[in-house]
Amino acid sequence: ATVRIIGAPMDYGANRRGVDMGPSAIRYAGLADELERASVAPVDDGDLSMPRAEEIDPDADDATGLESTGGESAGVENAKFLPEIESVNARLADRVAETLADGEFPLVLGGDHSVAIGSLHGSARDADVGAIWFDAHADLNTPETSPSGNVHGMPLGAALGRGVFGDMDWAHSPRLREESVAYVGLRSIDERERELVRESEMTAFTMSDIDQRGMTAVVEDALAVATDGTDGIHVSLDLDMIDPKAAPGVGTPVRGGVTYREAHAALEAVSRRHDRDGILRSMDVVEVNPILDEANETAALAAELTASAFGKRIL
Ligand code: DIR
Ligand code: MN
Ligand code: MN
Ligand code: MN
Repeated sequence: ATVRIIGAPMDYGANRRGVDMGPSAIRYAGLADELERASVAPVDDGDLSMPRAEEIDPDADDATGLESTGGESAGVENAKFLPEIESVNARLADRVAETLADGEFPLVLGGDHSVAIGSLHGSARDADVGAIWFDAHADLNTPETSPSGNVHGMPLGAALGRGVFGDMDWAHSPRLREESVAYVGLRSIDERERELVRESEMTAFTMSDIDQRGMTAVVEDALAVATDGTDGIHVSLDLDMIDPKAAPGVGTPVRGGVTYREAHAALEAVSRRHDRDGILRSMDVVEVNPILDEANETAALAAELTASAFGKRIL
């Protein structure tokens, strides 16, 4: 299979600068070689072009985080950089849909997790997709519920058609159904989000499920959820699913995450199922932040895990 690498160097949706360098860091860590070892042929599309945050908002260079362009209001103004995120995601969705139409596999490198709005929308344009959301966080906020205003905490809210995203309401993807979404690795959820997850039809495997049942069993169940009645699945890998000891280079680290080996087991389970049933349709790898990383090890892990998803084996 041809895997088309699409860089989305966007940090407008994150709380910390630096995640825009994620695509370069993951490539530099050897993504193409890792994929070749998994016997796939990578083709690199380069990065979508987009202005740096400082060109949009002169105050955005604050090292502690991106400044809100709006106030503390509870509507779309609460979501920082929403128009810019919309324009990048509209182009990303087209690119992902074109890649699939060409019979290739879109691999989107973030960037912060708000790029998943574009990759999911593109993936679901001509098919019914399920999703596995590997993340410490639920990413189910909307501009109305978000305590931070950071859109990287909202991609599932947008893709499930929740809330009001202003001009990005196009991104509401009617084909992503709650019943076809499974979380793996959850451990940090906002108070309001917790109710939303519990009331939803989504399946949530928390760290505690992984402790009790083991990663392989959990991911096999998540795959059953995401493939049931769908044409294929989108895998969204937020590197903060992994414990900060193994993946320090992320903007919102949360202790108590999955180990290095559990992370591989998770993506190897995806790959085994794909070998059997050809279920994998699209993937994004997000939230790698080289500024916060230690000698690019989180980017290297991102490259390795992607190769595991595409079938790289120890023997
Ligand atoms: C938090 C953090 N729930 C928010 N979300 C993160 O800002 O909405 N997602 N970090 O990856
Ligand atoms: Mn996330
Ligand atoms: Mn996260
Ligand atoms: Mn809506």
